[in-house]
Order: sequence, then structure tokens, then C-alpha cells
Amino acid sequence: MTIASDYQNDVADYWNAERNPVNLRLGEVSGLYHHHYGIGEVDWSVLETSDDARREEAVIAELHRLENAQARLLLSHLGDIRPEHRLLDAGSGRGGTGFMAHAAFGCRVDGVSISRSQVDFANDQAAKAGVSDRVRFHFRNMLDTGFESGVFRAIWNNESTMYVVLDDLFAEHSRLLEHGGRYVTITGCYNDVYGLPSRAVSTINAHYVCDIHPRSGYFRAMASNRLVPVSVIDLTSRTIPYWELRQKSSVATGIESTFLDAYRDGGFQYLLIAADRV
Ligand code: GPP
Ligand code: MG
Repeated sequence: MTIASDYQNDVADYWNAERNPVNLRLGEVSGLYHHHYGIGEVDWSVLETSDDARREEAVIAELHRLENAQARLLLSHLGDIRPEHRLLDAGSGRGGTGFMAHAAFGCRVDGVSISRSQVDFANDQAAKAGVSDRVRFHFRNMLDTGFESGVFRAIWNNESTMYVVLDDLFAEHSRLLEHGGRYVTITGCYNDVYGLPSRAVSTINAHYVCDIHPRSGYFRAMASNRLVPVSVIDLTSRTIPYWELRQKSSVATGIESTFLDAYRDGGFQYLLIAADRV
């Protein structure tokens, strides 16, 4: 059974209905549709374009460029990936990171999502790009994928860990990864050195029907599941410019100031964690 709880059903309902211009308009720029945020310096000159329609287009292209940069950074931490390796995108959305992985490494990529609309959308994109034999999306649960043990060289979660219990997730990843394989996540987490999460974190949880984990929860669950961190990068300062531009854009959704407040007060962090399966 792919959807195993009322909560997962609520999550699937959200993503089956989701049509935010901030995702669809950005996706139309290059045909890569992402469900994650961006990193890197903003080219603020996009706001100076005098023609309204052209300015809007330039801002959207700039946000898309920053989201691509985020996915590229994640992929650069997967290690030495060769065409014979297999990769898994856990919580694959409309497929953006998976298509970039296939383009970068030439290997087979599988993605799983509990949203049927997302799976269908991503498989349509694969067909359009003529890569359906190498990039496949499945209506499956990342906690119980049904794939054979030890077949993946690398697995990632690009902003999808906040929908699951980390111990359950990492137990499944640990089963699926070959010995010496690599796991990478980019995620938002609350800084539990300060104690419990702020109201901003609760607002983000309510907005996306998710449950943001404390930072320490990642390392605890990895240690329990044979995943040894090899890189931890705090991307908070590198994602703030993306949110500042997004806030000024026509595709803002209303959650922008909440992210900016949460990141600026130090209670919430945008992290990349890479770990080896030992
Ligand atoms: C959504 O991406 C990402 C999440 C719901 C995960 C939450 C991430 C955190 C860092 C807390 P999206 O591209 O669908 O969102 P939006 O529609 O806001 O662009
Ligand atoms: Mg988005």
C-alpha cells in the first residue's frame, strides 16, 4: 500500500492539487520543474528591467537559475557516479533533480512520490525528453519502496525529509544503498540548541502540511542506521537572497517573510548533509 496513513493521505492531497505559479512558471523556463528553493547570489539587475512583462520574465528566470544551482550543489555531493550506477530520488516531485542527475551522470534514475499527479507529470516529462528508459518515476512510498536491497549507489532527499519519521526513512535508505554508497539531503531544520521550534517553524509546517525536524534528529537517526556524515554545510546565508528576490516577485506565495524571519533569527537552518553508508 503506497499511502499508509491519514497524514500521508493529507500530504498526497496537497501535492495532487498543487499548481503554484512559483513552481510551474519557473519550470517552463527550461522544462525542469523543481520543488525546492534556491541558493547563491542574486543578480539584482533583473529588477531594473523597465518593461513590466520583461521584468517579470527576468525575475522568474533568475529564481529558476538559483533553484537549478541548489540541485547542482546537491548532485555534486553524490560522489563519483558512473553510468552503470543507479540513483534514487526519495520524494521526487515533478522530477527536476532526477533529470539533472541523469544529464550529469548518464545513469539510471528512479524517483518515488506518494502524489500520483507528480508521478504522472514527471513521467510525461521523461517521455517528452526521450529518457523514459533511464529516468522513471513510481507511485511508491519512500519509507517502503519495494526496491531490492543494496541496488542504489546514491540516494537523495531534496527537501522531502520533513514529511516522514527520520528513523523509518534512514532504515529504508540504509537497506537500499550499496555498502559505501552515499546519501545526501538538503533540508530545513530547526536549531534545537535553542530549544523548541519558533512560531515561524509552525507556520511553515502548517503551510506545507509538513513537520520540520530538529537538526540533532538527523544525526541521531543517521547514527542508528549505518549512515556516517561526511559533509555538513549550512546553506542558510546562501538561500536568503533567493527568498528576498522571491518576496519581491509576482509569484510570491505569502510564505516568504516567514522563511526570512526564521532564517535571520538563527532558529531555523537550511542544511546540506551528505553521509556514507558503512
Ligand atoms: C516545497 O517546495 C518544499 C517543501 C514543502 C519542503 C519544505 C522545505 C523546507 C526547507 C522547510 P515547493 O517548491 O513546492 O514550494 P513553493 O510552492 O513554496 O515554491
Ligand atoms: Mg517552489
